[in-house]
Amino acid sequence: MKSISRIQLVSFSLFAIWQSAFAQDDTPYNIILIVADDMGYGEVSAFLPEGRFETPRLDRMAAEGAMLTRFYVPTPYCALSRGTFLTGRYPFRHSVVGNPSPESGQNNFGLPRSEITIAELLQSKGYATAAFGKWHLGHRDPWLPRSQGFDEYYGILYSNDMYPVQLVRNEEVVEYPVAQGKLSQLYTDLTINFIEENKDQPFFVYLPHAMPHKPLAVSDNFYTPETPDNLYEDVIAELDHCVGQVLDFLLRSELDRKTLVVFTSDNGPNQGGSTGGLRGMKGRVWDGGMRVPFIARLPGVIPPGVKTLIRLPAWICFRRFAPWSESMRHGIEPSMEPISCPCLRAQIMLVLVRQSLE
Ligand SMILES: [Ca+2]
Repeated sequence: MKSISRIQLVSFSLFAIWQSAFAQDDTPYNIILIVADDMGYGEVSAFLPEGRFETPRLDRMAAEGAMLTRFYVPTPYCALSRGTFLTGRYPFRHSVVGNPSPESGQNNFGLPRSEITIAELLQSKGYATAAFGKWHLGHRDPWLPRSQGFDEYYGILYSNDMYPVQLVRNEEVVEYPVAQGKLSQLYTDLTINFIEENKDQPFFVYLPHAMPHKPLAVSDNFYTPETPDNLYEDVIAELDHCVGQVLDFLLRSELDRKTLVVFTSDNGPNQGGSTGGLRGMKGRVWDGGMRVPFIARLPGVIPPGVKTLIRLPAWICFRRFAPWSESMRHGIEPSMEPISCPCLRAQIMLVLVRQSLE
């Protein structure tokens, strides 16, 4: 564990918990952060009802919580945005300003150990922590997930089109080659198993899916051979189903009101996806590359049906606040309408919290 010498409020405005003010008892909220890969703004039907994708579970999640319709990632690239999700810092500050890639010889950089991730903060508070999915913040020692606050890791350490595509458990390769059609369900099963094993203590699961990054792959349960030209829609349908499985498990486990679940994407879509009509795509700094779906759900804390047009960059959502102001501490009144930006932080955001780390 890295030593943290000064008081810091937590990272993630979005994630942490306002334990003292809002927890119904002394138990901290659990946190699950689900990140799709290259999922565009128009690929969640709550954000684009007239679009070609149907995501009933994500739509329901949005209806039961909050959806940010102008949520911006810091860059239209994978690794850079992921570094911001985990640290709350601009890419040029957390220093991951390119995509690590073994096939391109981009091997010798990653998220520095000196960076403090949300996982480290929560781990230091007694959370069980795990990452299941795409890492992409360095695939060699010393940049591997367990050096950044995760007790467990299982997944592909970079994009699913970078060779060799290998499944790694903690630091060991456990499968090669990888049948990618099973990944969405595999990561979901790992998440549910982890929750089951750790339900009696606070937990944080980072679930960065491989899909819908190319090459697209889907399980047999969601492949529709009668319409072979809509593999992208099949992939999104499976992702949606998998999010629903996690939410259903939380409900069955009576963890529903104790667990903040966030769903978003790391950048806009590649070819074949949907920006919802926004200009640009992945790799472009227009809205189509940087404005992504964002849904947060925590029954009892985030009022249902919150929808905002407030422009909210990821580095604000996930940044460290120091110090957390008293006004923010009291800003979560559901009656506060119209939604102002500070209120938005309070209502939607979730979280967050204040954690003093000595
Ligand atoms: Ca991506």
